[in-house]
Amino acid sequence: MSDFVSTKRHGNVALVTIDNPPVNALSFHVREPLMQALVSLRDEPSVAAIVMACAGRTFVAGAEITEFGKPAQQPDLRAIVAVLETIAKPTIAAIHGTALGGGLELALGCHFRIADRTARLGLPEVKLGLLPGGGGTVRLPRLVGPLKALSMIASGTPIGAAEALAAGLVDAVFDGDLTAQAVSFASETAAKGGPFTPVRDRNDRLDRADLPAFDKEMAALAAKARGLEAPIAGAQSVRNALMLPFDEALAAERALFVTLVGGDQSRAQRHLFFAEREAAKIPGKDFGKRKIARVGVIGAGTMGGGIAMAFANGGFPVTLLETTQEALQRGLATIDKNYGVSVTRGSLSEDARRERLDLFRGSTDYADLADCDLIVEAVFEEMAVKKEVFGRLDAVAKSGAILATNTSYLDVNEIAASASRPQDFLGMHFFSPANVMKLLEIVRADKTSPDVLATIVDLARRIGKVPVVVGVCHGFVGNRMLAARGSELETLLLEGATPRQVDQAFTDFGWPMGPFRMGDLAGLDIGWRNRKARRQTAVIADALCEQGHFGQKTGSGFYRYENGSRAALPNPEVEALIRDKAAEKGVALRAIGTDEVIERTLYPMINEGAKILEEGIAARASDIDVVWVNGYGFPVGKGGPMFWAGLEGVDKITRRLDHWHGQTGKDIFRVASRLRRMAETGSWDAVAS
Ligand code: T1G
Repeated sequence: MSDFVSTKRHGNVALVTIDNPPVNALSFHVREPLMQALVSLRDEPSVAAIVMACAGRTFVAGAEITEFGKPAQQPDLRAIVAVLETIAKPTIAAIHGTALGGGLELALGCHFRIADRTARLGLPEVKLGLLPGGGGTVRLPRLVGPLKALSMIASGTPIGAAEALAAGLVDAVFDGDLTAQAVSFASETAAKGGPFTPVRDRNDRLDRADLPAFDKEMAALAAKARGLEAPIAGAQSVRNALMLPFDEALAAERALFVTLVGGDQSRAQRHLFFAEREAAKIPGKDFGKRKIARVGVIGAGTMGGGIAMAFANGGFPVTLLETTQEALQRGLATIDKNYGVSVTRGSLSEDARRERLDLFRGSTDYADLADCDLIVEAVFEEMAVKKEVFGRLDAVAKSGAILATNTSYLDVNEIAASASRPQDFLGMHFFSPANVMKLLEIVRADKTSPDVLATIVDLARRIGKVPVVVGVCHGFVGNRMLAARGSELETLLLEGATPRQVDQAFTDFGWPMGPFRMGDLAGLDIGWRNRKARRQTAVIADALCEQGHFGQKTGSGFYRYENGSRAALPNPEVEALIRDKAAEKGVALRAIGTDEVIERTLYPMINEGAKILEEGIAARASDIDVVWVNGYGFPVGKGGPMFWAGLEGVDKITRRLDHWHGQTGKDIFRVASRLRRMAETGSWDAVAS
């Protein structure tokens, strides 16, 4: 046998164990010995049943993603499953941790699947821009029906063991020693005698009466796919399972898989899979982590309340501090309401709501923060207010407590200086709503100690956030690049584009919404207040706000909204305002196409990303991609701005930036040296020659 696959006999039951840490991915060095083991046990008369299990923390979590795009090595997963289905004696997959992708497909090759009560089972390939390529789209519907299979494959979200049992995906759920229970399940099953039907031959759940409902779901899926190919391919393949003979549907699945795995979208999403994990790694020596048992949050407003919920959702007791009882009760009431909405939607049980609310302790007394290991400030975005808060906090917080500011723009080093423990200080920039948005920009201040940084990066993952470590600068990574992306928006309007044309260019690109629609939704008055505070202007948006047009909430902004509806209608008043402002400034009208919109918004954003890398504000180009995909809705199928630059062509981007710099003289178009180097070397990380 091999280091990765071992076989042990328990009487007439053979236990095959896969051991390929950390997640038992089905790498070639696993597949080969696994195939040999199965063939020899199939043909070994003294073996009455075969159990397949995994060592370590999880069952097989999928194919080896790093092998995609490389020449395939045989046997592949399909060949192993095909051999499994030639085995007449009962085969049982014993699932603990996660059975994902190729791992679940391997289990679908067995006659029976049993699971630990905490196990999760799913086909998440769509999150990698793929569809299951090992027969999952053809075998899963045979067990759970086409509609359930469609929802599992289109969402990619794993289901729990209890749900899998109810759906017919697993045959039994156990607590305790799963391997022992699997062996006795196997020997009892063998004793009962066959025949044992492979999943491929089970057609009773394939009911064509489901077709109308299925096609309706498929149409809804297509409507919200926003250009992503994988969800559609997955749905089509499940439909094939319903309509075609098994082997034809399997071949069709393969063809779809081969197309997707070679495509840019899957390359982009596989890039993001590893980029998210890379972002959580802090280069250099491990300085250990501090213990976090209780968290304090100062400010129970929208951000503070969301942050407090994020920690409670992660199981942490939270002390929520406000200046007055009235403000505190208002904040706690909002939190209660938000949990209530989740219960109503069915995404949270009543018990879980109760458990989470029990984790909150409200207070108006700073002294009640003395037992907190981490205290996050989320008060009004004004330097004097922040300094006053940390001055008071410094007096009560225990030694070794970590102090964090949720500022999105202010100088984190300056705030850190308002307390006597800069080594225990950093920024934690959450995104609104903080209990929902996954991104967390962790701002390393000049004196932040390495163990504080490591503690907060680890904590972020434990509360389900995607952490990215960034340096101190105005707007950190996300907002700084957002400003560069937005700097030409008004000029584009003055020169002839309409808000709808610009937004259409963005939604065609794959964004959920364009910048003008987003502005109207968030409220134009927020940007207006920020601009006034920083003595900046935006000709059109300022004029709109001076007239009280703040967007959707006032029924008028860049678009019109009738009777409180969300439908964005053209706003002739705005178009007239834009024409007047253009005339005032002597700006000539001309036709502006989608390409130009993208060139003058996304190219400067990538250029700003290059400057951010030059300055070391971000450690990797892939970190920037993780920020934009998880915090700003950058289309996953394009991999993030820095990855997309490679798809778009960095030569073209530098050429067009030079063109616009020549035309306008604007600094946002002046090509950063790091971008030029990327154009020459093809790598963001290439060092200067
Ligand atoms: N291949 C290669 N490496 C993998 C991997 C995989 N499938 N899964 C995880 N890793 C690495 C990961 O990069 C990290 O490495 C380490 O393992 C720990 O992971 C034919 C086409 C299982 C829920 O999509 O969702 O099967 O950073 O940090 O938070 O149809 O990993 O330490 O160097 O994420 O505990 C389908 C992917 C593949 C599941 C565990 N499967 N994995 O989460 O640990 S496509 C997936 C996960 C497929 C077939 C198709 C999670 C996890 P490093 P981690 P975790």
